[in-house]
Amino acid sequence: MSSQPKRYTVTAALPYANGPVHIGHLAGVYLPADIYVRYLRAQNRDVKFICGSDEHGVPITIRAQKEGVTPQQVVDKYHQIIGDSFRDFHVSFDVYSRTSSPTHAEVSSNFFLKLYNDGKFIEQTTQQLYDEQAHQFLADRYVVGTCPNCGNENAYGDQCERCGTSLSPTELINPRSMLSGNTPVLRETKHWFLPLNEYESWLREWIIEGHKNDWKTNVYGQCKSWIDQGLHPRAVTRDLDWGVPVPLPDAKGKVLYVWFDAPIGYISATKEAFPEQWEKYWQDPDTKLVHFIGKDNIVFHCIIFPVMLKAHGDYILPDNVPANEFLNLEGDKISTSRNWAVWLHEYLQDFPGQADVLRYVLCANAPETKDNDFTWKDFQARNNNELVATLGNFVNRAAVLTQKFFDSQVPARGELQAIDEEVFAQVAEFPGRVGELIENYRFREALGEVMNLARLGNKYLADTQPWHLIKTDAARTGTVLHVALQVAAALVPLLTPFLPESAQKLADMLNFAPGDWQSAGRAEQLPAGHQLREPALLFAKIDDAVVNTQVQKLLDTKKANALAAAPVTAAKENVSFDEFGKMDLRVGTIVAAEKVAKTKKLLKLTIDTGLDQRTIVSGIAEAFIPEALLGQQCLVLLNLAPREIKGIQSQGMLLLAENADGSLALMQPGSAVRNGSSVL
Ligand code: B3M
Ligand code: ZN
Repeated sequence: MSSQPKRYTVTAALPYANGPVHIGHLAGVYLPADIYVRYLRAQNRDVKFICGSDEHGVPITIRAQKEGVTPQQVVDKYHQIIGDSFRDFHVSFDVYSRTSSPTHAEVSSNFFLKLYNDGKFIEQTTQQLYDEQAHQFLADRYVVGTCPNCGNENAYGDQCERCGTSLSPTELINPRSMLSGNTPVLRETKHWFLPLNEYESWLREWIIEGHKNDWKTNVYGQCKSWIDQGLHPRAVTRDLDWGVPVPLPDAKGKVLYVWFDAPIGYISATKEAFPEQWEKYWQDPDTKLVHFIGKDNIVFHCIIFPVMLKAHGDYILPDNVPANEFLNLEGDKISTSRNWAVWLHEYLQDFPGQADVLRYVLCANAPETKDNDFTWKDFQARNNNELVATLGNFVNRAAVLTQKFFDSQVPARGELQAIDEEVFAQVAEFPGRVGELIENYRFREALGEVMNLARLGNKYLADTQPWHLIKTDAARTGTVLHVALQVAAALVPLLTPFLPESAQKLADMLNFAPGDWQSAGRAEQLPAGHQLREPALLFAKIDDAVVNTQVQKLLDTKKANALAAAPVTAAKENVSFDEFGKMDLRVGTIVAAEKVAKTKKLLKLTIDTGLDQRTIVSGIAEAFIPEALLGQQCLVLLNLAPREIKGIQSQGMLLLAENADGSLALMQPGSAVRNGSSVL
């Protein structure tokens, strides 16, 4: 779609309601979608932003079995938690629905029936995997095995998460049941298949020819390789008791495949929220449909759902599917089952009121073209060096100087000098430049440009030095601050899609309601004499201790995971009571800790033993951050013969518990005791 569409339907992947959402979800899908939509709204375009919980499918029933509750309880719990997280991170959906809604049951059943009545399905009885012990067919994630495409031994029955290929359970090599661990048997059952192969030449024309230049290379490349490999009929029904029942008389005990009903969820959510208008958002060819998803969802949104829409005939097709790659966490793949994640609801408990900081870091480091890594050090650096030192500093200086010299009233501008004209000329270009990047789904660069506007403001203040100028030329100082305040005002609309809360704070401080997107480029948003409010800090520095706590939390998670997997080593030989009695074990407190220079593993600890303060060198530097040990009580073997380690006299030994992977836990008394107390 090259000319401007009449309206937009923007969807964000429906998260499975089987767990909370984490930074990977936000960075990959919901943040870029929200930025895009907020930008469109600022352009006064007609847009609906659609999402909801995906409440069907095997991910839900497996979670219910694990937690020992019903699937309904699982989805009720997580629908709430996920919805709250989106609200708290200012993801501005027009509707956040759920696929268990009655509207969805109706819309998805009718969709299925239309395809059925139009003869679009193949009805087939085939052999499917069956668990004889659990008395259940093994659909989708109920079965794992080796991927025939890439050899991954833990591929699911519907998809290999390593190579992205969509699979059928019977394609897995060495399948095993997730219910009993047993090797499944084959049993006959009837299902309805969508013959994807019949749409191959159409898909070729639509994607391979038609979207060569406008779809992201990662998305286009995946689609092309699947189409080139050849497509097969795909079952759209399942033998399960959780889902939308197949609306046919001879389909007892069968439900719609979750990947058949879930994308229809976009349509039902729109219908539910906008019963009078939903059709134009899905059926008028002047509507631009954009799906924001993660890369593991590409096949479903680019091949299967479009084939469904095409087969149905009444619907428009996606104009673009800007899928992102994955975000890793501290070098490791984010994983719900290993609890290797920064959960959005937990982040806000630890960083209240700082949703925008995470939005900023995740956008600045978004996995747009390749997998990226989130680290707490980078989080801290971006906050301190970019949000605080660049953006916050600029607007604060402009406002504080205006307060000091001009009673917080926007000073009148005198004659403009070349440097002022240059600033205005540059500001005028920002809305267009940032907007174009956003329209091309290049959100990191777009945010980088907005920060460049703050940099421009900082540089202008550094070049003009109003804090010195005031001593000699009050009128010129007024002009300078007048110009600087216009830059601050221009930041408001441009920041809003990225950092809505901070942009609002800035608008409050400047005491004005921003206009539309283009207004950012206009020179005179704040007229002379306009009264500003009290300057406030938009961002606060984040200290080492704060991020160290987060890193320690992750180290603890690693430890807990290792512990759960650790085999227990065999017992050592007996010792006599006398031999044991010779050891002088005491309680102490760690009062100082530092890394031993040029070593990876060693920490030099100072321990208050009650008798003295002594130095102990211990090989625990990979398990603990020195600061985290300060003030901790510990158990010490006092009378271990002193030895010199890396030139330091070590007088005793710290007692630790070691996991099978070498990770460590400090041995501590269960409640505080006096230093020097004996361990008996
Ligand atoms: N629930 C998959 C996922 O969370 C799925 C997306 C559905 S979008 C229609 O990865
Ligand atoms: Zn694979």
